[in-house]
Amino acid sequence: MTIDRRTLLKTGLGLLGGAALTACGGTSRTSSPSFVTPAGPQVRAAEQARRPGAARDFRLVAAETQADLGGLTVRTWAYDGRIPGTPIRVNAGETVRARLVNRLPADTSIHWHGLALRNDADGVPGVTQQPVKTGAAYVYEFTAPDPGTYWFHPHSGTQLDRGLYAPMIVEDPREPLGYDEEWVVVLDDWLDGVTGTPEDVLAELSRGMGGMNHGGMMGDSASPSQPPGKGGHMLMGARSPLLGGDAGDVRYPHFLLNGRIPTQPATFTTKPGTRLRIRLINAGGDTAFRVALAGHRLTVTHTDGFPIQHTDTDALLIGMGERYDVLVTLKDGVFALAALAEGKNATARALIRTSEQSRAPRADRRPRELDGTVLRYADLRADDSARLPSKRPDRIVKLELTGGMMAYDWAINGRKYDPKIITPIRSGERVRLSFVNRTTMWHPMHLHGHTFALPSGARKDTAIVLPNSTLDVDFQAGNPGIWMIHCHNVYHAESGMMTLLGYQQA
Ligand SMILES: [Cu+2]
Repeated sequence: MTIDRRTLLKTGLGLLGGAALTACGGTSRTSSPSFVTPAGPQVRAAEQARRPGAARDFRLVAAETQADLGGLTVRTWAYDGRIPGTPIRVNAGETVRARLVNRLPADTSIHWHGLALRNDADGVPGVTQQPVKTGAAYVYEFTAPDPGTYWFHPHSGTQLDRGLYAPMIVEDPREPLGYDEEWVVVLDDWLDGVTGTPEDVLAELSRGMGGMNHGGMMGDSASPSQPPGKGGHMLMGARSPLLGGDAGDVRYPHFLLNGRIPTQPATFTTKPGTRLRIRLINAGGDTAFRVALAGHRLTVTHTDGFPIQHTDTDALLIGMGERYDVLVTLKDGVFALAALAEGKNATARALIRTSEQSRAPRADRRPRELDGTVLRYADLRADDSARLPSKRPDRIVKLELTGGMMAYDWAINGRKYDPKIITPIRSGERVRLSFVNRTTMWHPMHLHGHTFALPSGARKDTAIVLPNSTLDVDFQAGNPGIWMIHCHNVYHAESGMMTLLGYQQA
């Protein structure tokens, strides 16, 4: 669906200038739908219906910084010099007022991942706001509607594969879950300032496989311990049965848990018998993590912020952008929380210590739970409080995931991201997104501004679509605006695997 210049001007998108406006000059189609505008009356009305509560103020300075990743010092970009950034914590219903100060040498923005927030705070440059220029500041103000584990990151280029990410925790003032302590755990794959920058990686990958300037295309080149030369960011031969084949495109020298490499891990210290809630977030650019806690099983309570019927597992697979909350009752000792970079033969880790006597397990010890049962989407059942009432879809939006490594032409429906292509939906509809993966790789597909239901009923905003398979997810269209759907592999997204949904004017 193409929208014309007049529609763009009417929706306010034209005011943003850039691609959206210039690319469609002159072409006029009277049949094109007109969409609600990101800051328009429908969006304001939806925000008022959330009954915005007391405002909580936050300040985030995005800047170049020298970061210590646990004995490894890198030059990178981060919020307030911290990796991960300081968590934002509010109560559901409160108003977040976050002032972003851009001291980066590039435009930036912040996307509040997973929140059903007002459209003009969604942080997509060229769609919901102007980019925030170097030296400028921008205030995001929105009600945080639903409790849960969320996070935030730029929606500008490949910036999220630097250190620009942080948890966003929305507390439930009537928290139904019983636990003693909680710990937020952020996983990441890291290369910035070590083997190059994410921009270097995208430039290399964009040349496609013909652009590879290092030897092996097969097998032995897959070892992440191999030091990459100039270029050499492209990873070949990373295999994972859980991910249906090819595990990733990018060779990372390090994998981080709460900003630390495994030799100097983050340590959570408490008493044996503590019932601990762990909020797991995958902030990686191109890596799924398989997570397990040595000596324990995990009781999974939430996925992407929303409650599920509690289910026990040895290990969890977390794609980029996904979150899981788990409960564990801690034994006596020192235990590795291990996050295996799936298919990449390396592990991020932290320690949980409930005993002063015990010695830490060696960094290369692999907890056997990693090879135990791994939770599957089919195992997830929505908690009653989170279940969408069953309803036949009013509209089915088919999204074919296309492209590949050869030309590095990842796309949706065979077309690279184009802000002029907006698929119309209407407020009040039950919409089915049918992700049809025509590629030989998995994609963690993320919908902005809504939480959809998997076929099993569990609610998520980011879901892994395995190669050569189809995943149907349903959501209720109740948050007017222009919303992105994209792969959360930042290199796939930047090379074109993104598209837009737009609410039509009533
Ligand atoms: Cu992808």
